[in-house]
Amino acid sequence: MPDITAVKTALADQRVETPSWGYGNSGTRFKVFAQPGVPRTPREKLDDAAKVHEFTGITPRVALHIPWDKVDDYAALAAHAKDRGLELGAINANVFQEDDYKLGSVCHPDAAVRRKALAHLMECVDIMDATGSRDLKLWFADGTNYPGQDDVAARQDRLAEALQAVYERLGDDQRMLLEYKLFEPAFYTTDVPDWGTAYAHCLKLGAKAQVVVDTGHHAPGTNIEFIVAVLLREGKLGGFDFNSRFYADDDLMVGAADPFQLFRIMHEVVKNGGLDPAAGVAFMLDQCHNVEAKIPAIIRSVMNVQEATAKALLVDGEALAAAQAAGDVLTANAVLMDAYNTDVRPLLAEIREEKGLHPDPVAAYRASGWQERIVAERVGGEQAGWGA
Ligand code: AFD
Ligand code: MN
Repeated sequence: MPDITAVKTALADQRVETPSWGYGNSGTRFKVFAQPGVPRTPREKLDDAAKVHEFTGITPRVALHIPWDKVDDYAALAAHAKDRGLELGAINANVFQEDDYKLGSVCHPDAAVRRKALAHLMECVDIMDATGSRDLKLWFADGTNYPGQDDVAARQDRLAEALQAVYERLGDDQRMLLEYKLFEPAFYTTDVPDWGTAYAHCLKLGAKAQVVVDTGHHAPGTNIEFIVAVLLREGKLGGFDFNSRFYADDDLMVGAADPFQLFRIMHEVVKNGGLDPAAGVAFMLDQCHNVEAKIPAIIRSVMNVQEATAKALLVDGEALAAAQAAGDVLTANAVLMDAYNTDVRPLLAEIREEKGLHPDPVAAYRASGWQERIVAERVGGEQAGWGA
């Protein structure tokens, strides 16, 4: 049986990175529903992120999105974060929201557009130098909508050229995390559609290039935990963009649609050494809460990750390996299901109380009055969002 002290230590040490854009307004291509109290500035986003960390105790790092979080003085922004017990995390590039990028960015047929996109990626690395961020997150909306629209292989060549240039720009302690997505906004081909394409490019680039698994970016029914196990084994799992989906890239609270899948993913993470900080796996949220209050939704997401991780840590690894070796299918499955069916909320509540935290972070947030305060104070100005 797992050593409960080691399990509690691993859970106490776990860290989840929250997305700055998760605190701003969001929606679908049909409508962005504004919410009262939403931040107007990157600093206010950090103020909200500090509340998530205050009540969860495990979210000290905040991912930024450029240009949504562009500021004149990143050192000052980092100081604002530090004053709130936070640090700036991954820098997310954005080469998908300008008119020039209609036919793609780094894969665009026009070299001038490719140069513009590459310049943005290089600017993001400059920002990493200023913020001290380790990771550059690269998601490309690049793709095509019709057969014949562009040359699929030529677009891969253009992509490889840009990735190589960025790779050479990275500092020794910096990484580029290449994120794949099956479709959307392109509907016929996406230039980085799946883990194989991302892995192939990262393998050619070198150790500082790793793959990001966004849990909303696969075809229905994809076995994501298989991908996670293979990428971990290859040393190419740079991190996760956690969210949840019923049909597409729904960006719902992680674990909401399929907590069993999240557990199976975290079981592969735990079993293959991915939870060890030395493995360098970035556990990031990438979610947009369109119809629910944003800060408690992020808190709930963090709790869902914790619960899946706790269950994964409670898997009796020895009994599982023995049953697997013996080909004892039912026992092996039962060992895994025993862990999944364990109610780990009391254990997590105990860990929080031992840290001096309220056992229920959502309840603690609701009692804090922060939501009422930001609704009252954040009047006027232009609310943050991503303008979809
Ligand atoms: C969108 C993309 C992708 C990316 C995120 C942040 O689908 O998940 O990681 O924006 O840029 O959700
Ligand atoms: Mn993502």
